[in-house]
Amino acid sequence: MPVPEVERTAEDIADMEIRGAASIAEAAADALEAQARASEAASPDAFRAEMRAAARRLRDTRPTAVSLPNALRYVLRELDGDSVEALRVSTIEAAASFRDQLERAQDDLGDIGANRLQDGDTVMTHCHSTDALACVRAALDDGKHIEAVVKETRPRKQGHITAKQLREWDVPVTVVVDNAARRYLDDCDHVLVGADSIAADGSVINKVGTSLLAVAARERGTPIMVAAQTLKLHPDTLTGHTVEIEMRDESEVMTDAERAEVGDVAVENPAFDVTPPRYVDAIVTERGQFPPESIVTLMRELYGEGTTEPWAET
Ligand code: RI2
Repeated sequence: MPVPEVERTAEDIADMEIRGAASIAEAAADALEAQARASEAASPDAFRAEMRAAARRLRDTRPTAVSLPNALRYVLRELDGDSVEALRVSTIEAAASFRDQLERAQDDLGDIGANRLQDGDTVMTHCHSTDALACVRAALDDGKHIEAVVKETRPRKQGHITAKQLREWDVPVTVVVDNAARRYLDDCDHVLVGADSIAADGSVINKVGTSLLAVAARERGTPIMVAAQTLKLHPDTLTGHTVEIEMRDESEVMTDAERAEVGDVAVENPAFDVTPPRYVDAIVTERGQFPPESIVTLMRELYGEGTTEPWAET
């Protein structure tokens, strides 16, 4: 049985109290650390089994953001030692080094992304991405004036989180409904979004609506920049697997009262969509910026030809 902190983190990820691919990854690593600290396992085998069970519980919360299994793999891979104590220490160290890497990657990515933003530029955002905002933050730190058109991002209106953050940084913000995006693209110099997963062919899996925005941006000639640290590269896609798109509760789209009023309708609520590489100008990572079609080279270098499932029951 995972310790209560793992259970709590798993519930918070599933309920989107903790959300955003990078934050989910960090919370998962923290939860594995909590499991290690609280473990009363009687043997190294029992400790390892507990860690695998905790990782499975966390893995099963949301299916699309690959940062979650990538974080779990990172920590489990570092488990080392012949005693429970040694295993505990190695887990705690692995979680700490994961957190360091995450923070460094986002800072480095921000510096690279900021080079694409000129003084006086306006960006259009979709949903809320800490990787995307790191680029704006770094541009502001370079002394550039940046403005933003922030898409509301139905159904959960996560654009509001972006708007709030940008206002805290004194960035002038205009919030628009999603359907107004094309009207405002002419006023924007970049579309700037994050990613939950990037596939080997350079497809970008991000909050639903990204693909529609990208097609419209291409038609208007506005460049589309995806900010995604390498933790978002989906290694399973190297071997032909596809990325599962999370379907969320229908009530996020229509309340029960609205449905009662409208009548008997089917409601679908996919949380993400896939933007083909031809609509993306650059994927900005902490290792540099890449045309989407060449991201596979970096993916091979970092993840080899595929991955294991170190959380599997043995
Ligand atoms: P960072 C979010 O998904 C959004 O789709 C966002 O673009 C992506 O995660 C990446 O976020 P959700 O968890 O890692 O809100 O850049 O469904 O913060």
